[in-house]
Amino acid sequence: MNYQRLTRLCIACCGLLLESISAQTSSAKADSRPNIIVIMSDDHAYQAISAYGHGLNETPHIDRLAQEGALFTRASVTNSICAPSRAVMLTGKHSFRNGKVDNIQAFDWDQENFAKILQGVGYNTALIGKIHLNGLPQGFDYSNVLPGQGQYYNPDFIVNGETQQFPGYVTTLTTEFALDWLRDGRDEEKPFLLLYHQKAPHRAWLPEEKYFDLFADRSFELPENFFDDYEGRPAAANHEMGVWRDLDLVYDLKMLDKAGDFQTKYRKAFEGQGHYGRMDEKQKAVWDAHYDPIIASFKANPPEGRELAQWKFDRYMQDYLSCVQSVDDGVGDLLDYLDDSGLSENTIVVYTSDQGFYLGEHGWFDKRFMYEESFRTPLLVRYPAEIPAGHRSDALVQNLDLASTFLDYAGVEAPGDMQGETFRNVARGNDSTFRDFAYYTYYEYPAEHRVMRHYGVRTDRYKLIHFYHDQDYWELYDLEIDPTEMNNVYDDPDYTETQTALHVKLADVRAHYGDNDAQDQEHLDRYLKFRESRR
Ligand code: SGN
Ligand code: CA
Repeated sequence: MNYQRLTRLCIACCGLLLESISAQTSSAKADSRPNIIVIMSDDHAYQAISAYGHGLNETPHIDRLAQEGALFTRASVTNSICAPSRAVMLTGKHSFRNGKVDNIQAFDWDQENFAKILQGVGYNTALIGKIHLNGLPQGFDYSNVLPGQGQYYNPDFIVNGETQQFPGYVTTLTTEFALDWLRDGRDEEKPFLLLYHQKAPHRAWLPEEKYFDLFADRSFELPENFFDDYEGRPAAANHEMGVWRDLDLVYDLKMLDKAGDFQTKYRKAFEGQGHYGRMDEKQKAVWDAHYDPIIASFKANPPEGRELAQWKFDRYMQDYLSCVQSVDDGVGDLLDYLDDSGLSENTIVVYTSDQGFYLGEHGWFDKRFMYEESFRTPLLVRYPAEIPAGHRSDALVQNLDLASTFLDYAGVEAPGDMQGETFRNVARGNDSTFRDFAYYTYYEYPAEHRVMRHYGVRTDRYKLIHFYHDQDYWELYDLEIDPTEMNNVYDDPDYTETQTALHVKLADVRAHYGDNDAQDQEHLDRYLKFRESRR
């Protein structure tokens, strides 16, 4: 071999070596980007997570995230209803910007979302479970989602666009699908984004067989404002979500008596394909073996008055909390998988809900209002590389901020028109660096549960809310002395200055995000027209 050839060979070898080193570095670089898992449940009240300290139930697996990461005590949503909340999370934009203002109108998947951006920078992405947004999800290499609200027993899933029915219980199936994708479905060369979204514990709260007995003998203390008279709060008084007045004996409280004595408004709906009617004979037999004795005892000794209210509350809580238990099991299985596969260190795990929920506070179930229990939502984040174990933050973070935060963790700059802020620094322990307000809008009215249209601002201490449309009410709460929002001090002379300051704040915040009365009117007109066209 002459010298020249040898030199060329050497150069070629060096080139190959360099290439392989650089490939290794870039794959090492790609590998070092964190994986992201967003566990979202549906209607999961923070009161029903033991890490939040309300003593209702035990959720050891969700609690692990608080022990090993951060728990946010004042996280909130910008619009407390399912599909809009998910649209806000994906787009990082308020409802009036992403267009999905209520559960009824269509979502535009063509707009930007953080999953699309992560997919574009080399993340392997999957969406599994409930999303409640019409159309084929965009931004995901794999999607396996429930149609609409989904069903508890033997549910349909839309697997990459094709509908299939699966035998079993929805929470367990969703977890299995998520684990299947993690084990066998994903591209192990890439960092991943997994949205693992449970349907439970959404109404009508059909528990998994194995938890029928867990709370069966429990009676629950009524929240102190369970018999709220809504004085000074006409919008609250207008509600249709009372535990003792509006829960349906058959549909919600499961008193499907075989004699047919209880012919309630929603009995047929419960007997139908969405609920009981979907179970197979074996599942029905196990179900009946649990509920028939409860029905018999209710008939033998029908409670009345306050005793009936307590009985309804207990029935509600027993089923709701049983549904939560299966969700917690799924979190446990997922965390075990991360441990066993060595992924725990480099995976950000978020637990949240699409909104909070009333567990009897103000006498209610459901959500929608800007009052604390449904404005707030659980938020726990574990990322051992950055977040100190056991950290608690009372920063005013919102679901609006999730998209920017995820992009920040992945090392991608958020597009300028995303309206949220990254809370990565807050999660590290620097609360003081964050926004000092949270903005809220709600649009679905007239509709089920009769919660009027409203918007408002929350600051560290106060909350100002404007109910509008066919009524016009203002409310002001001093959360420091009235954390359960029973006393509307809007017209209280002691709060004149506070009221003025909050009006200024609200006007600033609306201008900051690009919201205004004309836009509210447009949404209302479109909504009423849409309802009219469906009549
Ligand atoms: C259903 C429920 C309501 C609930 C909405 C919205 N009724 O319509 O109680 O408020 O969903 O919930 S049900 O009889 O169908 O259960 S959301 O979480 O999807 O926004
Ligand atoms: Ca929900």
